[in-house]
Amino acid sequence: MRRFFSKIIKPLLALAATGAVLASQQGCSKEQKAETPPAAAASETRKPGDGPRVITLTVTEKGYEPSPISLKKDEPVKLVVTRKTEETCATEIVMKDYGINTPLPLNTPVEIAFTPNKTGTLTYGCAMGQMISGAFMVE
Ligand SMILES: [Cu+2]
Repeated sequence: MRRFFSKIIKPLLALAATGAVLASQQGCSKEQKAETPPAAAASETRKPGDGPRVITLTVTEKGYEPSPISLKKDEPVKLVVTRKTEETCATEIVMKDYGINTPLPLNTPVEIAFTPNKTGTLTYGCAMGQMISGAFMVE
């Protein structure tokens, strides 16, 4: 039953997520369908006392994905970053404001913990002046 459910629900979630993105781009979606939340929202259901919020990043030919990501000030975050390409110079993740400069071995998830302590745009990137970069929007 569970496997069946998963087979059905995954395409539905994908559809719902796509629909939500399209709708929000058109600015005409006042109401989200409560019964089928987009996949991304599932991980946002957090209670006090939960561990750090886990954010999965992937380094591809396009850079760090997804980006930007919204974070909350003072909410601990655990990044799990996996580099999946040799095609770019993004072989580490550097976030100067938090003293982060972490190598990313190919196809190896690397965990990086930090807590955003001020609001605004937080950028990170490769070591070369963040030529390839991504961003967190801290609220
Ligand atoms: Cu670079």
